[in-house]
Amino acid sequence: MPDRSEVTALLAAHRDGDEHALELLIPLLYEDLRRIARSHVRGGSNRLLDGGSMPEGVQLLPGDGSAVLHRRFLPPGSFEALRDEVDWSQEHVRVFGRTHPVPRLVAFYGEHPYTYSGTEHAARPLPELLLPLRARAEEAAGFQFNSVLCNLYRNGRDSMGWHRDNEPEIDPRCIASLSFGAARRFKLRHRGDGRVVNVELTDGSLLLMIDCQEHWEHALPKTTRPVNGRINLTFRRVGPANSA
Ligand SMILES: O=C(O)CCC(=O)C(=O)O
Repeated sequence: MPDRSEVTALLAAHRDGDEHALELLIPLLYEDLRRIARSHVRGGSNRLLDGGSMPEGVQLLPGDGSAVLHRRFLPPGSFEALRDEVDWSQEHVRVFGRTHPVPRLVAFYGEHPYTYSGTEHAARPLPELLLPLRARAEEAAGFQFNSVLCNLYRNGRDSMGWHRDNEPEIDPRCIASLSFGAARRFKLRHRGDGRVVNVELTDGSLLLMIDCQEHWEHALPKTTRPVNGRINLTFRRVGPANSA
């Protein structure tokens, strides 16, 4: 069942003229209708159709790769534990000769070093708390991850600009993104025709990005809505073996 208060809030936002509200509402209702339809067809079980024990996710992309959303993949409520356990740091980027703090806190853990946004991140083991989360993501993806990039968005001013996860050391076949805490809007944009897909990433949701980095970029925009903190963990397979 979609969260009733989320549906009501989106309907109200639509009535108030928020042009993105319908785009967020439709996949939410569609996911639910699909689940009901499938359970009728299969007498209450959707395992066979789904090819496994995972409830089926919603495909967000019209083509050129997949982005599959599993809402309520994990029970809500892990935000505080992750915020306290992860070793967050404030990183900086240099743009046109000036240094700026990146608008979020980050941490990287993994088997191999990983360079992104011009900063090299040393290899270090995943903290205990993240191991069961990785195992759940691997089970859902049918893919193994050896690293995780953690992002902490402290409020609506924290964000992530348009980019692709396409550094040469990343295996582009699958990236698993888990969200905790406040719901935030996530956007995917096709690099060829500019189509944009909007989705709300809620506490405990899993987004699997599968073979879509070549054609789709993604972003987590700032919001003026008052929002609490959000943590995102993107599990990746990173390593020299993936270099072209
Ligand atoms: O916070 C998010 O959902 C997006 C994170 C992201 O784009 C990334 O880590 O590359």
